[in-house]
Amino acid sequence: MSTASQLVLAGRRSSECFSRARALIPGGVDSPVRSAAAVGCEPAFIASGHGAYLWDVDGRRYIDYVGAYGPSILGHSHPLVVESVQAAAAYGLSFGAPTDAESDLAEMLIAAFPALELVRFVSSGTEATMSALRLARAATGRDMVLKFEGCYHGHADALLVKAGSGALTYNTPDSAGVTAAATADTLVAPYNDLEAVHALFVEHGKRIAAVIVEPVAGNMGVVLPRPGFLHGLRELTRVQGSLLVFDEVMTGFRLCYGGVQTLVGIEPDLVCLGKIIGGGLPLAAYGGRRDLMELVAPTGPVYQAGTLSGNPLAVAAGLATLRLLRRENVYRELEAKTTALAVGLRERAAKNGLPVRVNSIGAMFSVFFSDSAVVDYATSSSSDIVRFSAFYQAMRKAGVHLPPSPFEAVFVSLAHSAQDVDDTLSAAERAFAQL
Ligand code: HOZ
Repeated sequence: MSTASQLVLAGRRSSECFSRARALIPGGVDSPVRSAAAVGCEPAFIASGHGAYLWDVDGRRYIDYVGAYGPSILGHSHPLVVESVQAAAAYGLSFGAPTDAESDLAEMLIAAFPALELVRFVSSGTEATMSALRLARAATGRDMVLKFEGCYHGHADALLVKAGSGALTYNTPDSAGVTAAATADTLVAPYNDLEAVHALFVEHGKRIAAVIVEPVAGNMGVVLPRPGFLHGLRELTRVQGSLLVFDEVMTGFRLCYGGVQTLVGIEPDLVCLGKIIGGGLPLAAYGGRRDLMELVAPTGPVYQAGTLSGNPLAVAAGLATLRLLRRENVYRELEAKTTALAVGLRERAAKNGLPVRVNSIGAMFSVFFSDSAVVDYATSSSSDIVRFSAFYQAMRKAGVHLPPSPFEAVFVSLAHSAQDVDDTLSAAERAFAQL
Protein backbone atom coordinates (compact mmCIF):
# COMPACT_ATOMS: atom_id res chain seq x y z
CA MET A 1 0.00 0.00 0.00
CA SER A 2 2.60 2.51 1.09
CA THR A 3 4.86 1.49 -1.80
CA ALA A 4 2.14 2.33 -4.31
CA SER A 5 1.50 5.72 -2.71
CA GLN A 6 5.20 6.52 -2.55
CA LEU A 7 5.73 5.56 -6.18
CA VAL A 8 2.86 7.75 -7.16
CA LEU A 9 4.04 10.78 -5.29
CA ALA A 10 7.11 10.78 -7.49
CA GLY A 11 4.96 10.97 -10.65
CA ARG A 12 2.49 13.41 -12.25
CA ARG A 13 -0.25 15.15 -10.28
CA SER A 14 -3.94 14.62 -11.15
CA SER A 15 -4.21 18.00 -12.86
CA GLU A 16 -1.15 17.25 -15.00
CA CYS A 17 -2.45 13.78 -15.85
CA PHE A 18 -5.78 15.31 -16.85
CA SER A 19 -4.19 17.93 -19.14
CA ARG A 20 -2.13 15.20 -20.76
CA ALA A 21 -5.15 12.87 -21.15
CA ARG A 22 -7.33 15.61 -22.63
CA ALA A 23 -4.84 16.05 -25.44
CA LEU A 24 -5.00 12.33 -26.20
CA ILE A 25 -8.43 10.99 -25.22
CA PRO A 26 -11.84 12.72 -25.73
CA GLY A 27 -12.48 14.68 -22.55
CA GLY A 28 -9.49 12.91 -21.02
CA VAL A 29 -11.58 9.90 -20.03
CA ASP A 30 -12.69 6.55 -21.46
CA SER A 31 -16.23 6.79 -20.10
CA PRO A 32 -17.96 10.17 -19.84
CA VAL A 33 -19.20 10.25 -16.27
CA ARG A 34 -15.65 9.82 -14.95
CA SER A 35 -14.67 13.30 -16.12
CA ALA A 36 -16.57 14.81 -13.14
CA ALA A 37 -17.33 17.86 -15.29
CA ALA A 38 -21.03 17.53 -14.41
CA VAL A 39 -20.19 18.29 -10.78
CA GLY A 40 -17.74 21.07 -11.60
CA CYS A 41 -14.56 19.11 -10.87
CA GLU A 42 -11.62 17.52 -12.56
CA PRO A 43 -11.25 13.78 -12.02
CA ALA A 44 -8.87 12.39 -9.44
CA PHE A 45 -6.39 10.20 -11.31
CA ILE A 46 -6.13 6.98 -9.40
CA ALA A 47 -2.87 5.31 -8.51
CA SER A 48 -4.09 2.37 -6.47
CA GLY A 49 -7.03 0.83 -4.69
CA HIS A 50 -6.97 -1.44 -1.67
CA GLY A 51 -10.00 -2.51 0.31
CA ALA A 52 -12.36 0.42 0.85
CA TYR A 53 -9.82 3.02 -0.27
CA LEU A 54 -8.43 4.63 -3.38
CA TRP A 55 -5.26 6.68 -3.54
CA ASP A 56 -4.94 9.32 -6.21
CA VAL A 57 -1.68 10.28 -7.86
CA ASP A 58 -1.43 13.27 -5.52
CA GLY A 59 -1.21 10.81 -2.62
CA ARG A 60 -4.69 11.61 -1.28
CA ARG A 61 -6.68 8.75 0.21
CA TYR A 62 -10.43 8.43 -0.38
CA ILE A 63 -13.07 6.18 1.11
CA ASP A 64 -14.38 4.91 -2.20
CA TYR A 65 -18.08 4.45 -2.99
CA VAL A 66 -17.75 4.35 -6.78
CA GLY A 67 -16.58 0.75 -6.51
CA ALA A 68 -15.52 0.78 -10.16
CA TYR A 69 -19.22 1.50 -10.90
CA GLY A 70 -20.23 -1.81 -9.41
CA PRO A 71 -17.72 -4.65 -9.66
CA SER A 72 -15.76 -3.98 -6.43
CA ILE A 73 -18.24 -5.46 -3.96
CA LEU A 74 -15.38 -7.06 -2.01
CA GLY A 75 -13.42 -3.82 -1.97
CA HIS A 76 -10.45 -3.14 -4.22
CA SER A 77 -7.83 -5.76 -5.04
CA HIS A 78 -9.07 -8.44 -2.67
CA PRO A 79 -6.02 -10.67 -2.09
CA LEU A 80 -7.83 -13.88 -3.07
CA VAL A 81 -9.11 -12.35 -6.31
CA VAL A 82 -5.70 -10.95 -7.19
CA GLU A 83 -4.10 -14.31 -6.41
CA SER A 84 -6.58 -16.13 -8.67
CA VAL A 85 -5.95 -13.72 -11.52
CA GLN A 86 -2.18 -14.04 -11.10
CA ALA A 87 -2.44 -17.81 -11.03
CA ALA A 88 -4.54 -17.80 -14.21
CA ALA A 89 -2.16 -15.34 -15.89
CA ALA A 90 0.72 -17.72 -15.35
CA TYR A 91 -1.02 -20.19 -17.69
CA GLY A 92 -1.79 -17.66 -20.44
CA LEU A 93 -3.75 -14.46 -20.99
CA SER A 94 -6.20 -15.39 -23.72
CA PHE A 95 -6.60 -18.39 -25.97
CA GLY A 96 -9.51 -17.86 -28.35
CA ALA A 97 -10.47 -21.38 -27.34
CA PRO A 98 -12.76 -22.68 -24.61
CA THR A 99 -11.52 -23.33 -21.08
CA ASP A 100 -13.08 -25.50 -18.39
CA ALA A 101 -13.20 -22.54 -16.00
CA GLU A 102 -15.90 -20.94 -18.18
CA SER A 103 -18.15 -23.90 -17.34
CA ASP A 104 -17.31 -23.49 -13.63
CA LEU A 105 -18.51 -19.90 -13.75
CA ALA A 106 -21.52 -20.76 -15.93
CA GLU A 107 -22.49 -23.40 -13.35
CA MET A 108 -22.31 -20.86 -10.55
CA LEU A 109 -24.51 -18.38 -12.45
CA ILE A 110 -27.04 -21.04 -13.41
CA ALA A 111 -27.23 -22.22 -9.80
CA ALA A 112 -27.80 -18.66 -8.55
CA PHE A 113 -30.42 -17.58 -11.12
CA PRO A 114 -33.41 -19.90 -11.63
CA ALA A 115 -34.13 -18.18 -14.96
CA LEU A 116 -30.76 -19.27 -16.38
CA GLU A 117 -30.49 -22.61 -18.13
CA LEU A 118 -27.76 -21.64 -20.56
CA VAL A 119 -25.45 -18.66 -20.39
CA ARG A 120 -23.08 -17.03 -22.91
CA PHE A 121 -20.13 -14.91 -21.75
CA VAL A 122 -19.33 -11.60 -23.43
CA SER A 123 -17.05 -8.74 -22.40
CA SER A 124 -19.37 -5.86 -21.45
CA GLY A 125 -22.90 -5.11 -20.33
CA THR A 126 -23.49 -3.35 -23.65
CA GLU A 127 -22.77 -6.56 -25.51
CA ALA A 128 -24.98 -8.55 -23.15
CA THR A 129 -28.09 -6.39 -23.62
CA MET A 130 -27.55 -5.91 -27.35
CA SER A 131 -27.21 -9.66 -27.86
CA ALA A 132 -30.16 -10.51 -25.62
CA LEU A 133 -32.41 -8.22 -27.63
CA ARG A 134 -31.17 -9.61 -30.95
CA LEU A 135 -32.06 -13.04 -29.60
CA ALA A 136 -35.47 -11.84 -28.40
CA ARG A 137 -36.26 -10.51 -31.87
CA ALA A 138 -35.17 -13.75 -33.49
CA ALA A 139 -37.12 -15.88 -31.04
CA THR A 140 -40.37 -13.96 -31.37
CA GLY A 141 -40.11 -12.86 -35.00
CA ARG A 142 -41.06 -9.37 -33.80
CA ASP A 143 -39.24 -6.06 -34.27
CA MET A 144 -40.00 -3.76 -31.36
CA VAL A 145 -38.37 -3.42 -27.98
CA LEU A 146 -39.83 -1.56 -25.02
CA LYS A 147 -37.50 0.13 -22.55
CA PHE A 148 -38.00 2.56 -19.69
CA GLU A 149 -37.04 6.22 -19.37
CA GLY A 150 -33.85 6.61 -17.33
CA CYS A 151 -32.86 2.95 -17.62
CA TYR A 152 -29.46 2.48 -19.17
CA HIS A 153 -28.64 -0.72 -20.99
CA GLY A 154 -25.27 0.20 -22.45
CA HIS A 155 -24.60 2.22 -25.54
CA ALA A 156 -26.00 0.14 -28.41
CA ASP A 157 -27.78 2.48 -30.86
CA ALA A 158 -31.30 1.15 -30.35
CA LEU A 159 -31.07 1.61 -26.58
CA LEU A 160 -29.78 5.18 -26.48
CA VAL A 161 -33.28 6.54 -26.13
CA LYS A 162 -34.08 8.38 -22.90
CA ALA A 163 -31.04 6.59 -21.49
CA GLY A 164 -29.71 7.06 -17.98
CA SER A 165 -26.14 6.99 -16.58
CA GLY A 166 -23.61 9.25 -18.35
CA ALA A 167 -26.15 9.95 -21.10
CA LEU A 168 -28.47 11.52 -18.52
CA THR A 169 -25.58 13.17 -16.64
CA TYR A 170 -24.42 14.93 -19.78
CA ASN A 171 -27.90 15.57 -21.13
CA THR A 172 -27.52 13.27 -24.10
CA PRO A 173 -30.22 10.69 -23.35
CA ASP A 174 -30.74 10.48 -27.12
CA SER A 175 -27.26 10.40 -28.62
CA ALA A 176 -26.10 12.21 -31.72
CA GLY A 177 -25.06 9.76 -34.41
CA VAL A 178 -27.93 7.38 -33.73
CA THR A 179 -30.17 7.32 -36.79
CA ALA A 180 -33.92 7.53 -36.62
CA ALA A 181 -34.01 4.11 -38.26
CA ALA A 182 -31.88 2.62 -35.45
CA THR A 183 -34.41 3.66 -32.81
CA ALA A 184 -37.60 3.37 -34.87
CA ASP A 185 -38.42 0.09 -33.16
CA THR A 186 -37.67 1.28 -29.63
CA LEU A 187 -40.67 2.15 -27.48
CA VAL A 188 -40.25 4.01 -24.21
CA ALA A 189 -42.43 4.09 -21.10
CA PRO A 190 -41.96 5.84 -17.76
CA TYR A 191 -40.40 3.59 -15.10
CA ASN A 192 -42.92 2.23 -12.61
CA ASP A 193 -45.83 3.02 -14.95
CA LEU A 194 -47.60 -0.22 -15.75
CA GLU A 195 -50.51 1.63 -17.33
CA ALA A 196 -48.20 3.18 -19.92
CA VAL A 197 -46.75 -0.24 -20.73
CA HIS A 198 -50.25 -1.60 -21.10
CA ALA A 199 -51.16 1.23 -23.45
CA LEU A 200 -48.09 0.55 -25.61
CA PHE A 201 -49.08 -3.09 -25.87
CA VAL A 202 -52.60 -2.06 -26.87
CA GLU A 203 -51.14 0.15 -29.61
CA HIS A 204 -48.34 -2.08 -30.89
CA GLY A 205 -49.65 -5.46 -29.80
CA LYS A 206 -47.88 -8.31 -31.44
CA ARG A 207 -44.94 -6.24 -32.69
CA ILE A 208 -43.17 -6.06 -29.31
CA ALA A 209 -40.41 -8.67 -29.08
CA ALA A 210 -39.23 -7.80 -25.59
CA VAL A 211 -39.53 -5.55 -22.59
CA ILE A 212 -36.11 -4.77 -21.11
CA VAL A 213 -35.88 -3.34 -17.61
CA GLU A 214 -33.42 -2.71 -14.80
CA PRO A 215 -35.51 -4.43 -12.11
CA VAL A 216 -34.03 -1.98 -9.63
CA ALA A 217 -32.95 1.05 -11.63
CA GLY A 218 -29.44 2.26 -10.87
CA ASN A 219 -28.66 4.51 -13.80
CA MET A 220 -30.97 7.42 -12.95
CA GLY A 221 -29.66 7.02 -9.46
CA VAL A 222 -31.23 4.20 -7.50
CA VAL A 223 -34.97 3.99 -8.14
CA LEU A 224 -36.93 1.13 -6.66
CA PRO A 225 -39.69 -0.70 -8.50
CA ARG A 226 -43.12 -0.01 -7.07
CA PRO A 227 -44.86 -3.05 -5.57
CA GLY A 228 -46.50 -4.92 -8.42
CA PHE A 229 -44.52 -3.25 -11.22
CA LEU A 230 -42.20 -6.17 -11.99
CA HIS A 231 -44.90 -8.81 -11.52
CA GLY A 232 -47.14 -6.73 -13.79
CA LEU A 233 -44.44 -6.74 -16.48
CA ARG A 234 -44.05 -10.50 -16.15
CA GLU A 235 -47.77 -11.04 -16.52
CA LEU A 236 -48.22 -8.63 -19.40
CA THR A 237 -45.28 -10.00 -21.42
CA ARG A 238 -46.44 -13.55 -20.89
CA VAL A 239 -49.96 -12.77 -22.07
CA GLN A 240 -48.68 -10.78 -25.04
CA GLY A 241 -46.09 -13.39 -26.09
CA SER A 242 -43.14 -11.05 -25.75
CA LEU A 243 -40.02 -11.76 -23.74
CA LEU A 244 -39.12 -10.15 -20.44
CA VAL A 245 -35.44 -9.23 -20.20
CA PHE A 246 -34.01 -8.32 -16.80
CA ASP A 247 -30.88 -6.21 -17.10
CA GLU A 248 -29.15 -7.19 -13.88
CA VAL A 249 -25.72 -5.96 -14.96
CA MET A 250 -25.73 -3.67 -11.93
CA THR A 251 -27.98 -5.60 -9.53
CA GLY A 252 -26.68 -9.13 -10.14
CA PHE A 253 -25.01 -10.31 -6.89
CA ARG A 254 -25.34 -6.77 -5.48
CA LEU A 255 -28.52 -7.21 -3.41
CA CYS A 256 -28.29 -10.91 -2.67
CA TYR A 257 -26.51 -14.00 -4.00
CA GLY A 258 -28.51 -13.88 -7.22
CA GLY A 259 -30.51 -10.98 -8.58
CA VAL A 260 -33.61 -8.89 -8.03
CA GLN A 261 -35.43 -11.81 -9.65
CA THR A 262 -34.32 -13.99 -6.69
CA LEU A 263 -35.72 -11.46 -4.22
CA VAL A 264 -39.07 -10.96 -5.91
CA GLY A 265 -39.57 -14.48 -7.22
CA ILE A 266 -39.88 -13.65 -10.91
CA GLU A 267 -38.34 -15.63 -13.73
CA PRO A 268 -37.60 -13.37 -16.69
CA ASP A 269 -37.04 -15.02 -20.07
CA LEU A 270 -33.56 -13.55 -20.49
CA VAL A 271 -31.08 -12.10 -18.02
CA CYS A 272 -28.10 -9.79 -18.58
CA LEU A 273 -25.22 -9.78 -16.13
CA GLY A 274 -21.90 -7.94 -15.84
CA LYS A 275 -19.85 -5.96 -13.32
CA ILE A 276 -19.57 -8.23 -10.22
CA ILE A 277 -19.43 -11.47 -12.23
CA GLY A 278 -16.09 -10.32 -13.66
CA GLY A 279 -14.68 -9.32 -10.27
CA GLY A 280 -13.24 -6.09 -11.75
CA LEU A 281 -12.15 -7.47 -15.11
CA PRO A 282 -14.16 -7.14 -18.34
CA LEU A 283 -16.78 -9.88 -18.26
CA ALA A 284 -20.52 -9.94 -18.80
CA ALA A 285 -23.08 -12.53 -19.77
CA TYR A 286 -26.56 -13.11 -21.08
CA GLY A 287 -28.62 -16.19 -20.61
CA GLY A 288 -32.02 -17.67 -20.09
CA ARG A 289 -34.22 -20.55 -21.12
CA ARG A 290 -32.49 -23.35 -23.00
CA ASP A 291 -34.89 -23.19 -25.96
CA LEU A 292 -34.10 -19.49 -26.40
CA MET A 293 -30.36 -19.69 -25.83
CA GLU A 294 -30.01 -22.58 -28.27
CA LEU A 295 -30.95 -20.10 -30.98
CA VAL A 296 -27.52 -18.50 -30.48
CA ALA A 297 -24.72 -19.48 -32.89
CA PRO A 298 -23.29 -22.08 -33.32
CA THR A 299 -26.41 -24.04 -32.26
CA GLY A 300 -28.79 -21.53 -33.82
CA PRO A 301 -29.09 -18.70 -36.34
CA VAL A 302 -28.51 -15.70 -34.01
CA TYR A 303 -24.96 -14.53 -34.55
CA GLN A 304 -22.86 -13.16 -31.70
CA ALA A 305 -19.15 -13.54 -31.07
CA GLY A 306 -16.15 -11.97 -29.32
CA THR A 307 -12.38 -12.40 -29.33
CA LEU A 308 -12.06 -11.86 -25.57
CA SER A 309 -15.37 -13.44 -24.54
CA GLY A 310 -14.86 -15.67 -21.50
CA ASN A 311 -11.31 -14.37 -21.06
CA PRO A 312 -9.49 -16.65 -18.58
CA LEU A 313 -8.31 -13.85 -16.29
CA ALA A 314 -11.78 -12.32 -16.10
CA VAL A 315 -13.32 -15.73 -15.46
CA ALA A 316 -10.78 -16.38 -12.68
CA ALA A 317 -11.62 -13.03 -11.07
CA GLY A 318 -15.34 -13.75 -11.36
CA LEU A 319 -15.04 -17.22 -9.84
CA ALA A 320 -12.98 -15.97 -6.89
CA THR A 321 -15.44 -13.12 -6.30
CA LEU A 322 -18.54 -15.28 -6.38
CA ARG A 323 -16.95 -17.88 -4.09
CA LEU A 324 -16.34 -15.14 -1.52
CA LEU A 325 -19.86 -13.79 -1.90
CA ARG A 326 -21.35 -17.23 -1.31
CA ARG A 327 -20.26 -17.14 2.36
CA GLU A 328 -22.87 -16.78 5.05
CA ASN A 329 -24.03 -13.35 6.22
CA VAL A 330 -22.26 -11.45 3.45
CA TYR A 331 -25.42 -9.76 2.23
CA ARG A 332 -26.71 -9.10 5.74
CA GLU A 333 -23.47 -7.26 6.46
CA LEU A 334 -23.65 -5.26 3.23
CA GLU A 335 -27.25 -4.29 3.85
CA ALA A 336 -26.54 -3.25 7.45
CA LYS A 337 -23.77 -0.88 6.32
CA THR A 338 -25.90 0.52 3.51
CA THR A 339 -28.84 1.09 5.84
CA ALA A 340 -26.58 2.81 8.39
CA LEU A 341 -25.34 5.15 5.66
CA ALA A 342 -28.80 5.82 4.23
CA VAL A 343 -30.43 6.46 7.61
CA GLY A 344 -27.45 8.53 8.80
CA LEU A 345 -27.52 10.68 5.66
CA ARG A 346 -31.27 11.28 5.95
CA GLU A 347 -30.94 12.28 9.60
CA ARG A 348 -28.04 14.64 9.00
CA ALA A 349 -29.72 16.25 6.02
CA ALA A 350 -32.93 16.73 8.02
CA LYS A 351 -30.97 18.34 10.86
CA ASN A 352 -29.79 20.93 8.37
CA GLY A 353 -33.25 21.40 6.88
CA LEU A 354 -32.17 20.01 3.51
CA PRO A 355 -34.65 18.25 1.19
CA VAL A 356 -32.63 15.07 0.70
CA ARG A 357 -34.00 11.74 -0.48
CA VAL A 358 -31.88 8.65 -0.09
CA ASN A 359 -33.09 5.68 -2.12
CA SER A 360 -31.42 2.51 -0.94
CA ILE A 361 -31.55 -1.25 -1.28
CA GLY A 362 -29.03 -4.04 -0.67
CA ALA A 363 -25.57 -2.59 -1.14
CA MET A 364 -26.48 0.41 -3.29
CA PHE A 365 -28.04 3.80 -2.68
CA SER A 366 -28.40 7.29 -4.13
CA VAL A 367 -28.62 10.76 -2.65
CA PHE A 368 -31.03 13.14 -4.37
CA PHE A 369 -31.64 16.75 -3.43
CA SER A 370 -35.37 16.78 -4.02
CA ASP A 371 -38.58 17.82 -2.29
CA SER A 372 -40.48 14.85 -3.64
CA ALA A 373 -39.95 11.10 -3.72
CA VAL A 374 -37.74 9.95 -6.59
CA VAL A 375 -39.63 7.21 -8.40
CA ASP A 376 -38.84 7.66 -12.10
CA TYR A 377 -36.92 9.64 -14.71
CA ALA A 378 -38.98 12.81 -14.29
CA THR A 379 -38.47 12.98 -10.54
CA SER A 380 -34.82 11.94 -10.75
CA SER A 381 -33.84 14.35 -13.51
CA SER A 382 -35.59 17.26 -11.79
CA SER A 383 -33.57 16.81 -8.59
CA ASP A 384 -31.22 19.67 -7.68
CA ILE A 385 -27.94 19.03 -9.49
CA VAL A 386 -26.33 22.25 -8.31
CA ARG A 387 -26.72 21.22 -4.68
CA PHE A 388 -25.61 17.71 -5.48
CA SER A 389 -22.44 19.13 -7.06
CA ALA A 390 -21.68 21.19 -3.95
CA PHE A 391 -22.24 18.08 -1.81
CA TYR A 392 -19.99 16.00 -4.07
CA GLN A 393 -17.22 18.60 -3.92
CA ALA A 394 -17.38 18.91 -0.13
CA MET A 395 -17.33 15.13 0.29
CA ARG A 396 -14.39 14.77 -2.04
CA LYS A 397 -12.47 17.43 -0.18
CA ALA A 398 -13.18 15.45 2.99
CA GLY A 399 -11.76 12.30 1.41
CA VAL A 400 -14.97 10.55 0.34
CA HIS A 401 -15.12 9.46 -3.30
CA LEU A 402 -18.73 9.41 -4.53
CA PRO A 403 -19.92 8.87 -8.11
CA PRO A 404 -19.73 12.30 -9.78
CA SER A 405 -23.40 12.33 -10.72
CA PRO A 406 -26.70 11.85 -8.91
CA PHE A 407 -27.59 9.48 -11.77
CA GLU A 408 -25.13 6.79 -10.74
CA ALA A 409 -25.53 4.47 -7.78
CA VAL A 410 -23.33 4.71 -4.68
CA PHE A 411 -21.85 1.26 -4.04
CA VAL A 412 -21.04 -0.15 -0.61
CA SER A 413 -18.50 -2.97 -0.29
CA LEU A 414 -17.60 -5.61 2.26
CA ALA A 415 -14.34 -3.73 2.82
CA HIS A 416 -16.06 -0.64 4.26
CA SER A 417 -15.58 -0.72 8.03
CA ALA A 418 -17.83 0.70 10.75
CA GLN A 419 -15.20 3.43 11.08
CA ASP A 420 -15.48 4.21 7.34
CA VAL A 421 -19.24 4.52 7.72
CA ASP A 422 -18.82 6.88 10.71
CA ASP A 423 -16.19 8.93 8.90
CA THR A 424 -18.45 9.17 5.84
CA LEU A 425 -21.37 10.37 7.93
CA SER A 426 -19.21 12.92 9.75
CA ALA A 427 -18.01 14.23 6.39
CA ALA A 428 -21.64 14.39 5.18
CA GLU A 429 -22.68 16.28 8.31
CA ARG A 430 -20.04 18.95 7.60
CA ALA A 431 -20.92 18.96 3.89
CA PHE A 432 -24.66 19.42 4.53
CA ALA A 433 -23.92 22.24 6.98
CA GLN A 434 -22.08 24.12 4.22
CA LEU A 435 -24.89 23.86 1.64
N1 HOZ B 1 -22.20 3.79 -17.33
C1 HOZ B 1 -21.36 3.24 -16.34
C2 HOZ B 1 -22.05 3.09 -15.02
N2 HOZ B 1 -23.43 3.14 -15.01
C3 HOZ B 1 -20.14 4.09 -16.19
C4 HOZ B 1 -18.95 3.26 -16.10
C5 HOZ B 1 -17.67 4.04 -15.99
O1 HOZ B 1 -17.63 5.23 -16.28
O2 HOZ B 1 -16.70 3.42 -15.62
